[in-house]
Amino acid sequence: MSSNMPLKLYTARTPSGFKVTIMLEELKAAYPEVDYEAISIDISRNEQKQDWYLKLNPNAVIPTLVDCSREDFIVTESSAILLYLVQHYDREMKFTFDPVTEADDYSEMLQWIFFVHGGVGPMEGQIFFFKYLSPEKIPYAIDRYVNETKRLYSVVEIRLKDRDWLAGPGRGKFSVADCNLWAWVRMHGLTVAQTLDEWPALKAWSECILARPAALAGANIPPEGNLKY
Ligand SMILES: N[C@@H](CCC(=O)N[C@@H](CS)C(=O)NCC(=O)O)C(=O)O
Repeated sequence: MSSNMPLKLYTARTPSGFKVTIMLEELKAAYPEVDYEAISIDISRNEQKQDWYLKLNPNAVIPTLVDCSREDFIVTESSAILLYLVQHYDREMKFTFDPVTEADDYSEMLQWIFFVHGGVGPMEGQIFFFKYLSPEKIPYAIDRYVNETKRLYSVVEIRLKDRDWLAGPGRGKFSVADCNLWAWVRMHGLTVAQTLDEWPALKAWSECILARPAALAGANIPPEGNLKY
């Protein structure tokens, strides 16, 4: 990848990073004009806490997007990055909905994005800390975050019972809301359960995304990093 790409994504091999690379790969596959550079941040060495990075993202987390075609506009918070990308780069609204003419679908898409950003992400994210990184094993913490994540998966299960995708009319349309959730659900083997058998509709949904070459490619960018997710 060359360094004159209009979109620069500072990222790492974590669900918050993958959700954006999944969307970027989907956009790249849909639109020949879309391309980006993924810049790997080594969070195991606290690169995200260095002064140069804090100027981009004072919260010291990945991902951060810099849009060089829009005066180096900076976007932080993974879900806000997803919404920015579809606002500016999904000209045919393949992965989003028109907030005016499809107001209800757009609202439902936002609702599922917030559900993940405020729920699944923080809960499932904590499991990594308490299962793998905590110097002491605290069963209460592990149980709490695993059970809460499972409960949230069950909420999605209800949503997907009679539809293919989280938002959109009829059986729905694959959208940025699905990318946002899938980045977390595909980690289930490390977090909540070896298989998704407990949630058959969620499992079928996940398998449909796995079959999308662009999504699959995005879930492996950057290809190398200290975190082997
Ligand atoms: N709400 C933020 C969360 C981002 C986040 O927590 N990123 C983690 C990796 S998944 C990180 O960079 N952690 C570095 C650290 O905790 O020092 C978002 O969605 O962008």
